[in-house]
Formats: sequence, structure tokens, C-alpha cells
Amino acid sequence: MTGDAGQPSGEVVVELERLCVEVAAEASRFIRDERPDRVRVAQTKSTETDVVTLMDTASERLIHERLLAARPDDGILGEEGADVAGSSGLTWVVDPIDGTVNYLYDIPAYAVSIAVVTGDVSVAGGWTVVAGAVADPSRRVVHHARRGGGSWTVAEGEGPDSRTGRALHVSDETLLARTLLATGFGYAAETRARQAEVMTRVLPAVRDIRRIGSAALDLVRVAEGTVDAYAEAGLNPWDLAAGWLLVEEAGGVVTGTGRHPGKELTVAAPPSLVDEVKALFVG
Ligand code: LIP
Repeated sequence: MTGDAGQPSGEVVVELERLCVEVAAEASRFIRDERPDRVRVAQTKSTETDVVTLMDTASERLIHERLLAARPDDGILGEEGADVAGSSGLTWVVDPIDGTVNYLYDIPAYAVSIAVVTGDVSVAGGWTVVAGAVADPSRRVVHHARRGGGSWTVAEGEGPDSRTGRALHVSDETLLARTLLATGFGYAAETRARQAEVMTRVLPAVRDIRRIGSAALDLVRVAEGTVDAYAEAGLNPWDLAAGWLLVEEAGGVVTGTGRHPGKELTVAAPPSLVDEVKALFVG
């Protein structure tokens, strides 16, 4: 860590991005090619419908092993419980299968999300994403970014410096009424009831909504302009970390009720739309 104020140097960031891409691609292949015909629920978390499959834990174990082998002094925060304190000042934030319910129902909209951050992930606004990757097993691609390096999509198995990489850029939509908005809902019934009320305000104000079922893929779609904006309440750091950087490096803005995205609200959009979308959700 030789850059400004605890930030890794440019060289190190390039290597961190490469590791994000390689490990995300490997886990992506694993959850696609080793998916059992009947995916079993291993346990449930916040509600009966907030499930963990055996493949969520197996994918997290694979990612954990690869990251610790490559970077033994870093910390890890994983959705399924991997929680390693590091001494390097860097923490890996991992969602081994984002869109687990889609994975359970074999709906091709789930992803592996891996990001590396500086700062304290437990503090809203207390952490900065340095590099990240979202691998999409169904499209066999990996979307990746490093701070200051732009956002890209490469084919699974290709490196981040592949000449075949496609540069991502957010939509140039400026009108809320023409905005295709991705959103999502929590697992708890009372949370969903509140979110349904917000939708009575949102639906008349936008072109339409899309409920894809994976925050990581929703953020990728904002970064590549295949939706105009995204907003959801209730996200955890592992749902949004890599996608946050992908959107910012593609020319978008990611915010929350305050300046930073977080549990209360995450909004991602082009600069021209972000305040209006946020106002719809904050109410
Ligand atoms: C999912 C998020 C999604 C949200 C779901 C769930 P998971 O994450 O990606 O945006 O709407 O309720 O939280 O549980 O599949 O990792």
C-alpha cells in the first residue's frame, strides 16, 4: 500500500482487478457447470424465503481459498459468513451467488460479485471500492472496473486487459418519464408492504420497472445502459460493492439517502436522472 492515504498504488490496483476477474470467472463457471439438477436449500436467513443453497456456501469457500492464497494479509467479508480480519488495509467484499432465488428456480439472472475496498465496510460512507468484478454465468461474461480505469466487459476466461473488452457507458436518457427503472424488494413481508407503497409513487412517474432479482446485475445494466436507472432499499455491502464502481467508472452516479449508498437506499443513474429518481424513493 504505497499510494495516497492508505490507497494501493496503480500497479497494485491493476493486479487487484486481475484477481477480481479471474476468481469471479472461476466461481461463475463453477456455479453454472456444477449446478445440480435439483438445487437444495441448505438453510434460511432473515425469513423463510431468504435462502442459502449448498452452492452459495461452496462458491464462497472457493472464492475465499483463492483470495487468501493470493493475498494472505487481506480481510474478507462474505455474504455467507466468511469474515476474515486482515492487516493490509484491504478487504474483499464477496457475494458468491447474487440472485440466489433466481439460481434456485434456474432463472438465468444470477451473478458472482467480488470487490476489494479500503476503509471500514461496517461504516456507511467509510469505505471506497478500489476494484471489482461481476461475473454473469448465463451470458458467460465478466464485467470489471478499477478506479480510474473505466468499466469493461470481457468474455469469461479473458483477462482484464483483453483487446476484445467492451467499454461500458451509462444511458444518456434525461427524462424521468422515459426512464426504464430496475428495482427490487426485500424478503420480509412488512418491508415489501412499504416498498409496494413506494411503487405507487414510482410507477406513474417512469416508463416502466424491471425486477431482475440481482442487485449486482441491476447495477451492471445501469453501467452498460441496458436500463436507465436502478434504486432499491435494503442492500448489503456485498450486493452493491462491485456494481457501485462499475456504474461510477461508466459515467454514472451511485448514492443513497445521504451521499453514500447503503442499507436505507441505493440509487444508481446517469448524473441527469439521479436526483429525480432519488426523490421518488425518498418521498
Ligand atoms: C438479492 C439482491 C436483490 C434483492 C433480493 C436479494 P441475494 O440478493 O441482489 O437485489 O432484491 O431481495 O437481496 O439474497 O440473492 O444475495
